[in-house]
Amino acid sequence: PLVIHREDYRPPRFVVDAVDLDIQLDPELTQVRARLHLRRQSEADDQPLRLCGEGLALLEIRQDGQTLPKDQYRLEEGALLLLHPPRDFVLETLVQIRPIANTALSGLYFANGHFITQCEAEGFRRITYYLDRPDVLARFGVTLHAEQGPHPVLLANGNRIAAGQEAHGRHWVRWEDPFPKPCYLFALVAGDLGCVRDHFRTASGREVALEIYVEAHHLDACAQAMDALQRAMAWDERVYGREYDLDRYMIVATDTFNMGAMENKGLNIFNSKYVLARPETATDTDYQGIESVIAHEYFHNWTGNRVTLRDWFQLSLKEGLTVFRDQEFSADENSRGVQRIGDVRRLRAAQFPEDAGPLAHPVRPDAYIEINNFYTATVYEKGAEVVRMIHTVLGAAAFRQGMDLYFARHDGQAVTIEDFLAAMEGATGRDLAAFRLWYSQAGTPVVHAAGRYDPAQRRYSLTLRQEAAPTPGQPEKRPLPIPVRMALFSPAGQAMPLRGQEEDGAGDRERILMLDTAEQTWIFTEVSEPPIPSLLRGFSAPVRLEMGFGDAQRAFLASHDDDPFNRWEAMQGLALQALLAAIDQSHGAGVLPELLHGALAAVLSDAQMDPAYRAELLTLPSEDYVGEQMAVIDVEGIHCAREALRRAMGSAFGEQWAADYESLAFPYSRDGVSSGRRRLRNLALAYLLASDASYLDRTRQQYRQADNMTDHLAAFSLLVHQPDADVSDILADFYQRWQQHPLVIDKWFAIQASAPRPDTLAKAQALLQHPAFDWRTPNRVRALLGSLGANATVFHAADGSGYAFLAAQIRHLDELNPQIAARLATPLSRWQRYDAQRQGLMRQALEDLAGKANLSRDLGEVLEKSLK
Ligand code: HT7
Ligand code: ZN
Repeated sequence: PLVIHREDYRPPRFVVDAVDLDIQLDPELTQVRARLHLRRQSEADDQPLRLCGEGLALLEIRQDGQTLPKDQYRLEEGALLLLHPPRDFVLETLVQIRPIANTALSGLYFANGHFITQCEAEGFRRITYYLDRPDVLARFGVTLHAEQGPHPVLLANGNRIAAGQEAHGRHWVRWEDPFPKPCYLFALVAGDLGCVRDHFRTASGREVALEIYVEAHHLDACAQAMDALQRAMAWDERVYGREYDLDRYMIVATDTFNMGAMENKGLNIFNSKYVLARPETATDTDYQGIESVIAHEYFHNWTGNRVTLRDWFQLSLKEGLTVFRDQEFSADENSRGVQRIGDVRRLRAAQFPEDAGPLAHPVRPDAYIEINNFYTATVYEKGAEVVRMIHTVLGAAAFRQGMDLYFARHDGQAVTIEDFLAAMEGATGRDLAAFRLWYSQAGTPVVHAAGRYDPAQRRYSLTLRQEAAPTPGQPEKRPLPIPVRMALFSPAGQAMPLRGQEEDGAGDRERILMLDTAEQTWIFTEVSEPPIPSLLRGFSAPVRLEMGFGDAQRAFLASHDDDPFNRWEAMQGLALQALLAAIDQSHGAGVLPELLHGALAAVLSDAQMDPAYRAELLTLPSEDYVGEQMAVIDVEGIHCAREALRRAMGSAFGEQWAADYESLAFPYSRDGVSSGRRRLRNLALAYLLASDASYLDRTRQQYRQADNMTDHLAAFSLLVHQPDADVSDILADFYQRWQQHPLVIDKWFAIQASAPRPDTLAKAQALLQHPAFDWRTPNRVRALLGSLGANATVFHAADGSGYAFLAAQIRHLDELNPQIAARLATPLSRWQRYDAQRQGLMRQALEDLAGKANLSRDLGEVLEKSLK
């Protein structure tokens, strides 16, 4: 397969000044007429022009109005070659495509009666012949024609210029986008959609029409999306001085979409999961997801669209930066501490394992076979952490100056990560040379900390040492610049003033140490008592920190640290140690270690604490996170130990959990305090049920009586995940109640597939035949197969049945939707982390898949790297 290298980047030899599309939409046969104004960049160049095109049937081709003779062009695999193109000309092509047969959901597809496009990364070439690369920016005009009855709404980017009727019950609409853009931001939608309208007045006083298009029966489910959009628009003005630039901002929701959403200029297309919400059908987590994805896509208008990418290796330039912006938005709108904990939890769950496995790659990759495989946790979440570190070291005000310069320099351009860093440096005078390594070096550094107190000198010395394991293609690792935000606590629990050789910030109670060599020592003076260090506060760098701590220090920080993240981290550390000790000694964690008991008791009795934060402190580390800390992941040992610890926590604090459960029952309201209460209350119920089977009745009661999906689903999930209860009545009831709501039925599939029960695999097999299962709907496929791949005890069954099952489904799915097939294969790629028997079985499953005929590029790349 063809490998694309970052180093091979060359500027485009032709530019497209303008594109005019005329599209006759028809599910079976759509015709796309494209007029491209092409201009050669160099006089000296006389090479052929290569336009990308995939799956297109070419019907006509004209150059400056004349049919092009056959000897003037050539069709190749994936391309149209113009052999002798003039310097400046108009190319007109007419192609035919079949949207109804497009199951890959890239390009133009027809699903549930709607035409939808997805052009990022390389879908536009499945619509027409084009220079499909992000550094070719053109002005787009498009006329859409369709049958009016089924497709009364015709949308594309920019401004709606004109519309009219045609023969045979058809109509047309003309759209023009004044902003030059790369074709990956092109979009069209046609269908029978209702619209929720509102507006936003920008800081400079312009009225922007806000329109959310959904199927008519969902018009009552758009309030959260609209509200989040208005808040995001105001936030980007307030925090970054960025205004929206068109007169209209449109969002369309579809049930059939490969990812979360897409930031097409002025016409965002969303997975309906991130638009539709009513209290009866959406959980608090769903509401939160909508807020952050709506904001994320909106923020792309500046970070991604107005300033776009030179090439796909720069993907994190828009994605890492935009994730950072959406995380900060959510932190400002909600609880900053809880937001940070959630962000780090996600980073550790997805990115750390990726960075430690065969698919590890730098935030700015050096090579790819299929770019769709690089929409990863590394590019998104680690990329956001790198931006966050830059924000940390520069400070908010200087970071803003850097952003202002970045926009001023590069508005309307296609640029690189290097341009972003240069703007940050240019605006602040700071040298970020060392930070560039974070973009080019893969792998998660481990930072070892060792402290020593000298009572005679009243000095405390802190030594930090960093190391990183090799990753594919990068055997040697260099030291990275790691900002370590820190404080020292006195034994009485006070943050001490920090004095040392570096007098910068002397006397402050918090400081950022910059570890930028393999090992460094800092001396703190006038330290009157042996301190307890709080390091990496707020998770100031994406590293693993080894503190060399005992439980006493963890317990101390769990009760005294005033950094919300580090207090949570200390609690997690206590619970983690209890779990690892239990696994090590092959006993269930049936007894609560004293220090953990004390720390939990303190949190449980602190009625003043924000309930959402309290819930975070009382939640055990996930099974996956525990596994990440082990040399060889002991799937059953982890599950047993964690279940035993949950039981022990349930019975040790039965009264407090019961009191919380009763006292936190409030009428439903959508605000953050209420959702925090629901979270804590449902956690209490989970602990009660873990330790006392008599709570089954109470759980069933909650399932029946809940007036909102958060409580209803929490109870449903607890019941379905009971190891040996017969819950067939509940499963049938849930399906019966919610069968008209696809997003809720996704939850029905997902919860069954994630049950840690011996019958889950058989259940999943049966669910493949369920009438509601649909191979063409990625949400449904992820709900069943993604959940199964993440269900450790079932997927990693010792006999390999989980591996064989998933591999068989991936094989089938690869024929329909390679992007999703490749993603589903990632759990198999982690084979090195398991015992020899499982390793063999996982490799076998990968090898079987690799032998498949017509393997897609997407899946082929994942398999090849996994088996290396
Ligand atoms: N920028 C968007 C990426 C995206 C995508 C990529 C490949 C295939 C399908 C896709 N749908 C959306 C999403 C984002 O805002 O990050
Ligand atoms: Zn994005």
